Amino acid sequence: MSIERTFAIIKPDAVAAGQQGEILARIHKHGFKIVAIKTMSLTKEEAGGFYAVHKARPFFGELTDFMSSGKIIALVLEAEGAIAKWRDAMGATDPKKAAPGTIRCDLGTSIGNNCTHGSDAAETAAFEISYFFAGLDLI
Ligand code: 3AN
Repeated sequence: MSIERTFAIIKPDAVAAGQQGEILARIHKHGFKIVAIKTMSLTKEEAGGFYAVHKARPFFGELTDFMSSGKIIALVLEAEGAIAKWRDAMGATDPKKAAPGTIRCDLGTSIGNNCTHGSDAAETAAFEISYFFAGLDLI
């Protein structure tokens, strides 16, 4: 396996609940290097651009409302096999189905309010990183 970068978000539910410290501690414990990090807010339109692949899904409106409802923390994480490693650390999309000890199992409250995001493939990671960060942020 090679060193990869993935894109992560600490979502509005987790930031509002003050769970950012807990999630950052888990990122550290899992051995990721934080390449870039910023706190920000998204408009509904900006959230829609990020989740454009889900545009036709019935939950798209709910998803973009939620993702623009409060502050988020956007991160670029680096590790060996970072994409799969971060998906494993988060657990399944639905917190009720996520394995014990995963971030979504422990901190997520519903399939929509699932506290973290992670890229699902190398191409997605490249798009998502470039959606949030400029080249100079990533050196
Ligand atoms: P993941 O984030 O685990 O890759 P996706 O790509 O299937 O999951 O879905 C993107 C995001 O859309 C999820 N993180 C979740 O917040 C939201 N989502 C997925 N399914 C639903 C649903 N049935 N109802 C509401 N929100 C959903």
